[in-house]
Amino acid sequence: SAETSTPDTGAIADEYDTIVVGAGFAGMYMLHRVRQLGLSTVVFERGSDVGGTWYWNTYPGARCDAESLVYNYAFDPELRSDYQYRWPERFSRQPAILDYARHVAERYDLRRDIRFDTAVTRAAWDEPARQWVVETDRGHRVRARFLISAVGCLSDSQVPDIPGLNTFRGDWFHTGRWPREREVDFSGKRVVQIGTGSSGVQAAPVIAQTAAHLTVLQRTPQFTIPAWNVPLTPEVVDASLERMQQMTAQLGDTAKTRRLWEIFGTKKTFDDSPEEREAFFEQLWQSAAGAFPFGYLDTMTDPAANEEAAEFVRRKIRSIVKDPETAEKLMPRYPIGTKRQIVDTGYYETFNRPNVTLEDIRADPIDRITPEGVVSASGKLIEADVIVFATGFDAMTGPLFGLNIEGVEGRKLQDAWASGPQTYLGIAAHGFPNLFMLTGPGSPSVLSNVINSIEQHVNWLTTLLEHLQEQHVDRIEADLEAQARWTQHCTDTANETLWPQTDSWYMGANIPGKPRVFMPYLGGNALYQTEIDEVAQKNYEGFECRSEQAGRQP
Ligand code: NA7
Repeated sequence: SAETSTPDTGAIADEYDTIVVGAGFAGMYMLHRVRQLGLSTVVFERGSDVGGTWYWNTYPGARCDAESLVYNYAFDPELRSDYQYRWPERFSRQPAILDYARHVAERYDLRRDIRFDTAVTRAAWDEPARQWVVETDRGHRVRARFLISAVGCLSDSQVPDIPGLNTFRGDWFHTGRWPREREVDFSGKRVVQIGTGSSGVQAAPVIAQTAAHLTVLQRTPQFTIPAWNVPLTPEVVDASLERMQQMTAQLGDTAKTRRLWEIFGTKKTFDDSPEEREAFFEQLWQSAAGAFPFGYLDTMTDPAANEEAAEFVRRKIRSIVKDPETAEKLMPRYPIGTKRQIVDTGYYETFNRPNVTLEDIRADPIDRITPEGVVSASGKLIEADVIVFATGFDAMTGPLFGLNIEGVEGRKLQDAWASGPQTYLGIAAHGFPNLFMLTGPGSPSVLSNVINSIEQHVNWLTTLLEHLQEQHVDRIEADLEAQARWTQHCTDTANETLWPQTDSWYMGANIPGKPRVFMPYLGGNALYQTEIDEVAQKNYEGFECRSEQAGRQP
């Protein structure tokens, strides 16, 4: 659909009840809910329209790796049912998801409270006033009782610091900041792509279709599973909805007490004979896009079990990729599932094309960029007309630090989290009163269908805000001790699994100097819901509330 013109940025008051940062799926739904509470609210969004991730990530091949029929809001059953026959594909492409975000913005009249092209540059807690003072790159200075971050987990694009990039005479782009004003044409071009995460695995097969030559620079090979993407005809929609209902019914309440990696499996790897195992893996490969590492109960906890699953995928790579040397380079040698599981459309097959080359930059790292292209440590020049950085994001903490948040006594969030993020329930932090982080570190968001996670946080937070209104609370802060307990709980849960053993963005390992801490919570959404509900039932145990009646602190 046509890009809407930049909406009117509208007036901005000096003071609000709530400031929300970001108008992606989290910020949009948060706005919808705080309005229902009658709280005056403004949303600041650095992009020119709603959509967040789906606004910025317009790179070739960009699509969601969760199924469209569930990767959408559930809060309004009419919205969901009105839209279900409009999704074009099982895993829809970025433009279709952005269209949906725009539809939601229209349907709930959200844009009038969103100020676009406006980035928050600083947020400082004013203790005497019990307010946040928020500054923007447009020179606004606005106060609010509550500050809600909806900045997303994967929104701080990282271009590695490679000497000479500024001398490159061709074009270069990061997948997460792809040009919107023009179509990037690869035809006749020599393209070098750096990075083979979800974005790179989606981009390479599409770029290869038109580029004269594509060279993929791979630092770490990835396990990827075929998406088996299909167009969504009404028949496919009905069949899919039925399949999903059956699965939900089968799971019943069990998910509420199981951790993420225990939800789907019913047996352990070595309960099956080698033949049964092969057949089961084949069934997962053929049907269960994205669920591959969760087929057996112990894949993510027992190294020997994990190796069985990993070997199955390595055999697939060998069978798909014709050149044995290239196939060997594509072979991941760490536990499957411990980096974010990728689903793909024709990724391994892409390396059978005559115009595609794979370079192992672990063996021969990038040394510098020259006007002609990329030069490796061994002195090899890979000539390029275009360089595509599919190099990922400073995940989870990067977007929050970008807000320059200063809490009690001016303490910066960066300093409070110098050795890794510390949160209570992934939504609040000690020393930062009246600040809430949607899908923050310590929440299960990045290991779930993130829209489910968003709704879970927004719903829970709306009930909390309502409670604070009723109780005339104007200052709420997570207890240090409750925060320490939650952070330990997240670490202990991760340490039961193989996840922390692998370098990944979950671990902060993709960013030089970032503390090595497993940032998300591996409990999974259902167990997490049980846990946060319990906190609410216990009158928000672990939070300290101060009310207006009690008078202000001197
Ligand atoms: P990812 O998954 O972080 O992938 C980034 C890729 O870029 C990955 O292959 C990295 O290798 C590689 N990379 C990162 N920095 C460098 C440098 N300096 N040199 C060479 N290669 C580098 O980001 P994506 O955008 O693909 O996906 C992010 C999430 O979005 C994804 O997980 C889904 O949740 C959606 P590495 O593995 O670090 O060795």
